[in-house]
Amino acid sequence: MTVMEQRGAYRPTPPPAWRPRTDPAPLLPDAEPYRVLGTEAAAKADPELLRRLYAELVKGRRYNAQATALTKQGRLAVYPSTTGQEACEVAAALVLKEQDWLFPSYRDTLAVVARGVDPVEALTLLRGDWHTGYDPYEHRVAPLCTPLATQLPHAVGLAHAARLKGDDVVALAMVGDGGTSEGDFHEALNFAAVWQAPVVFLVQNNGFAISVPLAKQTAAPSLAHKAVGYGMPGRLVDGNDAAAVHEVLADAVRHAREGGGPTLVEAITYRVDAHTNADDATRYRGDAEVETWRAHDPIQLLERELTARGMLDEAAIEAARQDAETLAAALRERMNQDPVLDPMDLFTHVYAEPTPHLREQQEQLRAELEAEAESEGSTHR
Ligand SMILES: Cc1ncc(C[n+]2csc(CCOP(=O)(O)OP(=O)(O)O)c2C)c(N)n1
Repeated sequence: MTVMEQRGAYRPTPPPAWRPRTDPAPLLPDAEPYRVLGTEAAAKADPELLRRLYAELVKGRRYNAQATALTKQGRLAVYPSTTGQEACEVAAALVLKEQDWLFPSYRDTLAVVARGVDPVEALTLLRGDWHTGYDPYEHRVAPLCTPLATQLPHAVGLAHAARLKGDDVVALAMVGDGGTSEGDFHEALNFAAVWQAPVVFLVQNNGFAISVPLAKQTAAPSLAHKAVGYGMPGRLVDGNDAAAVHEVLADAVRHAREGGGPTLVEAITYRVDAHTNADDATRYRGDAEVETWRAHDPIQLLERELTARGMLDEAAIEAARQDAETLAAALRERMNQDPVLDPMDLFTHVYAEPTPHLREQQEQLRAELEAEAESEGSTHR
């Protein structure tokens, strides 16, 4: 008799049947981007909201054109335009309650302005002035973030902290398609889902990360599908349909507010202008593609819907345009005034307690400025 025979036949205990911890099916995005305009869903949309969205889109487009013009006049260092993406920008701002927080990227000036930030202060970073330019606490808008996707973990941290404190706060964080390749995107989504933080991620898939098209950025079925891997719902929406973006984001914000955790929303849109005024988009894409998207313009889509339903007439369209012109004229006038800056401000707000190294630099600059003022004084005498 062998040892095995003496001990009895070896019968391994089968492992417990494996099943996913969360059913992935409800998390999956729809196959097609959600649309409202031109569909039966439009009849259910609130007319007041649609008119408000329209007015904001028209203003937003004009703001983009004016800011781009200011770069050509040397009044603004750089401007990443959101022409063609206004529906996402405006909807993101309008879905939030006063106590909520918006976390924008460098491209999201329109969302920041639509949330209530002063149109000139919103351009401070892009003007090359110091610090954020606006008080983030006044309208609960975090600084425009240039390092890609770094605003996302900030949003999760703020949302999670608010939840721990029992505050009714939702954070909405905006990011581009290119930003989804950053580690910060992964870390933010993972933490948000594990903690069930009240945060909504809005990816504006505008087709390009500067010259890199989406096909070179990811092999995922869609960016919204990435949500499933983290355990949160992914939603796909037509980013040029302002009513649809507003509805999807409003659902996600409500879900987060009610304790349902985060959502990843991918809005399919298109960057009609170049990456910034410093970019030449003709080097990596053709006119035909741009024209296809111009035919799916967010303002035109909404205008057609509203006029067809008798909710917008020529006078209302003209009034919206006039408002936009007034905004642009004020922007021009204020941006043409030279800002009064104190170079010593460079050191303010960097640390609550300045480091010895910074203090040394501060003293050095103070001495240089005093010496300069003295020599100017003596030449003028
Ligand atoms: C961490 C980091 N890496 C690289 C850059 C340089 N950069 C600035 S914009 C940009 C493209 C981003 O594309 P996307 O996220 O799709 O946003 P979009 O500009 O299209 O809104 C890159 C690579 C940066 N700002 N931050």
